Amino acid sequence: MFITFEGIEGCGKTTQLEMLRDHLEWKGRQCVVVREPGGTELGERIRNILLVMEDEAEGIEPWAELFLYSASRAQLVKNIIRPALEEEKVVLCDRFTDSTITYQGHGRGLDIDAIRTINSYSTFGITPDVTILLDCPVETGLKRAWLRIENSEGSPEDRFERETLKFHVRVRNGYLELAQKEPRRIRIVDGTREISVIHEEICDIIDKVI
Ligand code: T5A
Repeated sequence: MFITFEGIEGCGKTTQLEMLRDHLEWKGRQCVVVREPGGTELGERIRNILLVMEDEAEGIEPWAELFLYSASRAQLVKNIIRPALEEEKVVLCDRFTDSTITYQGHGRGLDIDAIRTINSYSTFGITPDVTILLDCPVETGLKRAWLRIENSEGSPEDRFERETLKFHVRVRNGYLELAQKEPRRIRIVDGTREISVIHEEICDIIDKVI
């Protein structure tokens, strides 16, 4: 089973993904947890380029950005996700192809059909069985993300946390549009509530699907 977590910055994906992993392991399921970009040696090096690009003046051209995310994904799917699914493990992935559609498509304005085509190659055709979309207002998510940065001893904000509010609103709306088109796969979960309440709802969704 392949489960992905999606949403804007600070919506609580990582927190909820780890809690779901604990819940599934407690139920006797073998889980593999990965994140995008990253999850392999190559992917982590690409993550570093994408999120902590040092030369601000040069920036990253949006198409270059898209191909870097796709390169990281191809490596992750081939080396980790596909083998784990073949061994019938549950794969929990922090962001996947929906992030590329919303960030590079809705956010940056790249052609969404082209992104879908590239996604189909970089995933070798693998699609999530369920996607948990943690939805919250952009202001709430960014506030949490900034708070986390402040509390983690000088860890710098990434390139996306420096983007404008308008950019993040486009990304959030992009997610909601995707969920409307694929309501069976993408489950919208209200991310503004207490962590434990959200966790209960997610367990309920996943237990039913399993
Ligand atoms: N990206 C990624 C693309 O542009 N294209 C792509 O194709 C892909 C795959 C990844 C960046 O790359 C972009 C999108 C991203 O900008 P990242 O560092 O992995 O960068 O960033 P995020 O995935 O956005 O991770 P964040 O840590 O910012 O957000 P999370 O994982 O949603 O939030 P989480 O769980 O870490 O929580 C953040 C803080 O909020 C608290 C937590 O304790 C934590 O301190 N929190 C809550 N507080 C109150 N109530 C709740 N319900 C809370 N839930 C969590």
